[in-house]
Amino acid sequence: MDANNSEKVFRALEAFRIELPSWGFANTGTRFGKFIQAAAANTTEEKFSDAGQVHLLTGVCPTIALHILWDCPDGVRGTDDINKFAERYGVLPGSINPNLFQDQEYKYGSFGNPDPAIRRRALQHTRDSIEIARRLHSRDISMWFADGSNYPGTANIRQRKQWFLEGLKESHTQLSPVQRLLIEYKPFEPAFYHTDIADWGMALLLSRAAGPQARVLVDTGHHYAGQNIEQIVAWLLSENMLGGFHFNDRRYADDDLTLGSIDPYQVFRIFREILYFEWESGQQADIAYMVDQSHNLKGKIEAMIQTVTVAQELFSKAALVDDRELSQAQTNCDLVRAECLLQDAFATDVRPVIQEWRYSKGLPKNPMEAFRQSGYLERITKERAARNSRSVTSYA
Ligand code: RM4
Ligand code: MN
Ligand code: MN
Repeated sequence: MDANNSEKVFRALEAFRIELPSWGFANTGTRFGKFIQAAAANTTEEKFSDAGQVHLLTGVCPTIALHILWDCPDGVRGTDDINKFAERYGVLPGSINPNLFQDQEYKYGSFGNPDPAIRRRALQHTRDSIEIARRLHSRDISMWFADGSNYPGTANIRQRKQWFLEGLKESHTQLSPVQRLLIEYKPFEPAFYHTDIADWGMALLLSRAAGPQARVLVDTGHHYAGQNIEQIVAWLLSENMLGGFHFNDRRYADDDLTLGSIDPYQVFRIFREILYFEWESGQQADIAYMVDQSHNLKGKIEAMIQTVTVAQELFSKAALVDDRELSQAQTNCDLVRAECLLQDAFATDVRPVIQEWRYSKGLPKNPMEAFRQSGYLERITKERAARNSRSVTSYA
């Protein structure tokens, strides 16, 4: 690779940071069961410890997303503990994700529940989560709702939309001036007939209505097969409404596989739209890059390292495209030239330059190798195996 391209990769890597999800280190599964991993994290402290390892080896994951109350069981009073873990393991609390889908009360929804008492409860949990975020100096409160219905005629869709508007507006009033409300969408699951926030258009309308600090969150797994995600990204960018990503890969639906394992070109095209926007606008897009994965078969920490390094590779490849040349080719309707610019960049092996960058930062050139040699996995496996073996799960 010539010096100019190496320089592009270095610059891209300097700007690229990605947040890890606490829940990606815990034992999660499918609805049919879980395959328990002996080394999985059980406590918030263990999640911080594992995320700390990934950051130590990659240098680009300084924050961990937290689910409330999975990770902060004592609620607002529990933030001192979290701050201690952050200090001890070298990763800061990142986005705060209120959990509005697990409790029995939410069987028929949270913000969209016909029962006003349950809507109030969901709102109170969101308020508490925003307060937790404030105490942890977390910027983003990330809202994902499982709300929806399973059978035609069973829910008043317009009424529920109205309740969502009210709940989100009220939540927005609780934000400090630096915080943001990110609104995630998903077409189905767990609701199989209608989901209250099913796509980016709905998330966009609700974000706009909620207030000026609300933005849309794009989870790459939350689209119908074949959907052009980078177009959604381009539109949200042009509306200044793209707040962040939950990165993962998928073959069918919300599969939560490691990034780029199925379709790396899709991720490359998303990064391309972002970098093209940044070049044209002359400003850095204010986007939170976050991982949202759940690893049932791969080792959790290894899967996370894979995703982070693949994200760096795809982001670097996207940075290789000459924006000026691309723009000219588009203007001239030189289709083959324009497409080749993307294909050539995608085909470039950026791994040696990424290794050089890591070396220049005092990081291991190969984080996966370094992890395998570190002895960390053996240690936590010993420490956690007994507790994990006691965890039983069954579908029915
Ligand atoms: C959902 C969605 C949310 C995540 C939960 C665990 O499908 O992606 O972002 O918090 O899963
Ligand atoms: Mn998500
Ligand atoms: Mn998901």
